[in-house]
Amino acid sequence: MPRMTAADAAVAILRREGVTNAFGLPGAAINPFYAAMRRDGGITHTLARHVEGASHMAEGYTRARAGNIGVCVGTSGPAGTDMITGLYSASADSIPILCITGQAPVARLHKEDFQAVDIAAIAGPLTKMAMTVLEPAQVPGAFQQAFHLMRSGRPGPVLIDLPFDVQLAEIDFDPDTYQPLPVYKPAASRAQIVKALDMLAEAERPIIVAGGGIINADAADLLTEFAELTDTPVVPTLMGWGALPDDHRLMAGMAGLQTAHRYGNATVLASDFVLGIGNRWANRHTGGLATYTAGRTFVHVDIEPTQIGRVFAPDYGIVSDAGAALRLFVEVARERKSAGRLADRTAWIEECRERRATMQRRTHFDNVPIKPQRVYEEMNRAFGPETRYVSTIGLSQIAAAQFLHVYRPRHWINAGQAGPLGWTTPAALGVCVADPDTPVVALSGDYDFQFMIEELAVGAQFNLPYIHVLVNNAYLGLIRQSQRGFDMDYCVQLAFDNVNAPEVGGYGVDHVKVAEGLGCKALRVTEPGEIGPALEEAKKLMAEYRVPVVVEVILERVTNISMGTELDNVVEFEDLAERREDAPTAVVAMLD
Ligand SMILES: Cc1ncc(C[n+]2csc(CCOP(=O)(O)OP(=O)(O)O)c2C)c(N)n1
Ligand SMILES: [Mg+2]
Repeated sequence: MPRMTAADAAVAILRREGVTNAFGLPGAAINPFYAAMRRDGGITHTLARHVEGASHMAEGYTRARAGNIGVCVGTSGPAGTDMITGLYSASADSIPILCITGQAPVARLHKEDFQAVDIAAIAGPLTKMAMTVLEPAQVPGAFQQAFHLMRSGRPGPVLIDLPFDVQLAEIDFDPDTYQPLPVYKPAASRAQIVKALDMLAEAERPIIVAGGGIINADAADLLTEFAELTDTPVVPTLMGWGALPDDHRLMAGMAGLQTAHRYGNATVLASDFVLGIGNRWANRHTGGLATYTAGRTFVHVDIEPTQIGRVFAPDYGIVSDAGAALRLFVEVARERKSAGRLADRTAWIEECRERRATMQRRTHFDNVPIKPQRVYEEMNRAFGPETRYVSTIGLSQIAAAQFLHVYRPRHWINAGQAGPLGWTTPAALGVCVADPDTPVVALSGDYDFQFMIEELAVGAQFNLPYIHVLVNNAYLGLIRQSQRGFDMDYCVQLAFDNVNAPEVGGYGVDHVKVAEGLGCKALRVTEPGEIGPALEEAKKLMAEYRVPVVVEVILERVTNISMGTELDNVVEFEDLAERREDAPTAVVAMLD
């Protein structure tokens, strides 16, 4: 039997489970694991500048490609606590990442050793398993179980904490005969799918709410096929956006309080039946449940049994992987179609489409300082359907969801539930590592950008080119807007006179200089007509220098973005589109 250190066995298992990349930074307590990675030589390591950054890189890496599992590595103590936000973000959005931490030697765990913290207890509620491995011979089993759990059922993160002496201890382990454990994914029965389809058939105005579970199951094609077979309009959730292309005739718009379209909300409110697949009825999607559910019948399909009924009781629940359910939905719908048993939905589809063509928000403004809406219009022109967008939180993210177009699954990569400021830059870098061939465009407000700005150096060092659109209003814009309810504008201003950069006109931080200082390229734009040319220039700079390129757009300081507390009371602050020229990049042209 081969003898090796437990750390060598851990790395051998990572390799056999398909891991090729890790994000992290070493410290004394995790050095044996780094030594094992070095001996193995098969794992490419990206050195983060902040351990939280490493955890978000891992999440971006997972989200970019079906089957990927991002790995983040840090030492004991503060490295683990820094990655807690990454574990929260990943678990909230059902994304598997494996977080590996070093730890004080076993015999010293209770002695308040230097940088010894009970990270497994801290990470417990945020992970599917959080374990300090106390016995070296348990290390292979811990890693095997980690991959099994991350891939089974509702996906999510795992933390494995390795005491220093456990990493170094020698164990018997045979990598050649190691094999991953089978993955458990519950699947709907035919009877369940038949019943759900019967309920759909009885409805007059049905919609599908398509959640991130469809993306996780890599089942976007099946969703599209099922929607087309049954002619059912689709409302993607923020996590499901891209499962159906934005220019598809059945795309009915997103619904919600913020990241939503006017026509999406109107269509949900006009519907009488909702088939939710791989979604979790997030409160930013539903708003008040009385409004959301009134007069509608609900079927909920989810991979996690305890998700059924968590937010409200559906009329019928099915526990299933989204892909397994959709395969059967397609099969049964095909049979009904050939038997001529599917309802004619022409009038309902036409009604949804008409809403899409009349209920647009205006994007075309020529104002200086620039209005945010114009930025997304220019982005729609500059970036094609192959673009992967990465964003986190703020007015910038909300407006992006209202105005950008997404055409493919995994092309809208967004920390939907946790929304941790600072996520965008490292997540975008993780996406670039996972798929260097697809153009990546990150979008941040100025505050999100400043949170983990140091990670830009990682992009410069490891040649991870992408475009970072930075919309600068010198405000914690979303919080400023929400403070209107308190009649205050308190502790939300980021503006100051920068003694080194009078040219930023009182907007405070000189992002261009900082980005350049970190080894990236950067451009600043103040007029709407300059945005398009700047995005084209950014593409050239990215290709030439192979580093992140920041395009900072100086916005007007105060713009309120559409939002509300109920699907039927979203407040509009700007003029609505009335003519085609008001929303020239809308996918469905405004009816004149
Ligand atoms: C770690 C963290 N702290 C606080 C918040 C609350 N928060 C959400 S958006 C926001 C302001 C974002 O400002 P900016 O990135 O400039 O975007 P803007 O809204 O101005 O477009 C804050 C403070 C958060 N999401 N994450
Ligand atoms: Mg801002």
